[in-house]
Amino acid sequence: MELCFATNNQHKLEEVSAWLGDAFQLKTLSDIGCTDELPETTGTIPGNSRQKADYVWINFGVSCFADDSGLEVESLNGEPGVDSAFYSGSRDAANNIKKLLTNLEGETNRKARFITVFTLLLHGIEHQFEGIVEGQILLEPRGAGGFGYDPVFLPDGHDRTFAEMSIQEKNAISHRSRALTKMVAYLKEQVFS
Ligand code: ITT
Repeated sequence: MELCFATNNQHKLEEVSAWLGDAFQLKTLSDIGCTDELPETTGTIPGNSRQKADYVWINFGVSCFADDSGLEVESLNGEPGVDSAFYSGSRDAANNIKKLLTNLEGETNRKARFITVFTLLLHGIEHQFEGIVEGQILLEPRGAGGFGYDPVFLPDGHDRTFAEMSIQEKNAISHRSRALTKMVAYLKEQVFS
């Protein structure tokens, strides 16, 4: 099955490709001739996810799926949430982490969760799939792998941050892989029913 992954984030592409293996012929945005920034202006994670998939379907007519994700911190009322990518005003991950740790200074409730919403647009029919992983925000970054907030996120039940795990280890428990599992089950059902 040919599907475009509507993302400009190479880390997401790497994680999803590693998880899917050869099961799907994954097309990138550049494969379909799309060099645009994808719109993300709805103010919600499910809304932005839908907006990105719609953009590709409407402008390129290709079946696709989009990923909108974010980090929600309990004691910050769900911040940075939909603003995760530009929390500090730019995409710079080190600055985003710095702002997060500053906002959490002196806070003992470090509970947080990552959420991913995939929007699948299969021949124009839309479905959404959600994945969540719960964890804690550390006092300091740890690890050099992953991307975004991975160095400060310690998933519940583990003693290494996402940035200290291999892609395969992160994929075994992550928000993204949980959403992907649901989407792949749905796709298999469509193909084999
Ligand atoms: P696309 O819209 O092109 O897919 P993006 O980077 O803009 O790429 P998002 O709008 O979903 O994607 O941004 C979410 C931000 O949340 C992302 O830039 C990271 O800072 C953070 N984030 C998302 N998933 C993450 C993960 O698995 N680990 C660490 N941080 C993550």
